[in-house]
Amino acid sequence: MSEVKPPYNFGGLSEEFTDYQKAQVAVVPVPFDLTTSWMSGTRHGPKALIEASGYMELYDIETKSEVYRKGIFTDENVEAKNSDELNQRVHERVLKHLGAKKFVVTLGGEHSASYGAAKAHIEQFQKLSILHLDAHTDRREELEDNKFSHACTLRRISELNSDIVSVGIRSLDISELQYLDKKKVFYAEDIFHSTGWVKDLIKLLQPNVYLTFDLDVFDPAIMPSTGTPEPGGMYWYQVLRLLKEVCSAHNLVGCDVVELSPNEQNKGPDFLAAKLVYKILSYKFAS
Ligand SMILES: [Mn+2]
Repeated sequence: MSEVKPPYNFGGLSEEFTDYQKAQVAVVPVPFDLTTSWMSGTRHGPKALIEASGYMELYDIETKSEVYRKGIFTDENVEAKNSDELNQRVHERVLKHLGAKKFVVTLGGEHSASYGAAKAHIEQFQKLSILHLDAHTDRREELEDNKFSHACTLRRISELNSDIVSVGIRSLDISELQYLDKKKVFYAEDIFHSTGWVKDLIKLLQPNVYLTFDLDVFDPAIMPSTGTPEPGGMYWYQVLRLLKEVCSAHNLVGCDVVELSPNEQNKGPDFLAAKLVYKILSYKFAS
């Protein structure tokens, strides 16, 4: 089930818009969920998201744009048997697309899929902040003897670039507190009651921004298809407003969207995840 084969491509686009040479966007599916803690199934995330994306309307009302016309190439899956392979192969693949001047969207898979992608962007871009949307801090030193577990991803990324701004956090282990820069954490409870937080966040970010988006930042009411759903999450328009502001104030250089754990009985969340990717691209390229 993890195989994504033609004619599946992001957006269900015709060949004219998926040609690699012409495409400005490269989508990299990473169906990996070896270290997931509770409900596994994120290995099916990229395929479900890409399938759902074939049912989207491709005109974006808000930005009055058809971003698919910039060209969206969907790559083969990155396959890996363990965390080391995963990190190396994702890094390699993303670097290749960055070298070809593509805007790269990495699709998880569990959050550890983000490490190699973030690393590639950190190497390629100066003055870069990592914008991290997630219910969890993912700052553990290790989990189950694995330093590259999904629960450690942002801790490992912080060792490459400590300028991480985390948004939507509402669950953490006490051991992670020491690794958090309080000024750069926007807890879900605080932003729920605040109106000025987006402006505060924009000011914190460097000119270049890499976005790592764990879908469990959304409230489980609209995004139940994650491995570890947490109550009190963010909603659709709240997230879109943030992403729009970030894309207009800063240069979004790449992103990953991870932790979709699809449910055969409810495909709504798959569609939400697909549309989220399309909205990110619309904000990126419409500005
Ligand atoms: Mn999470």
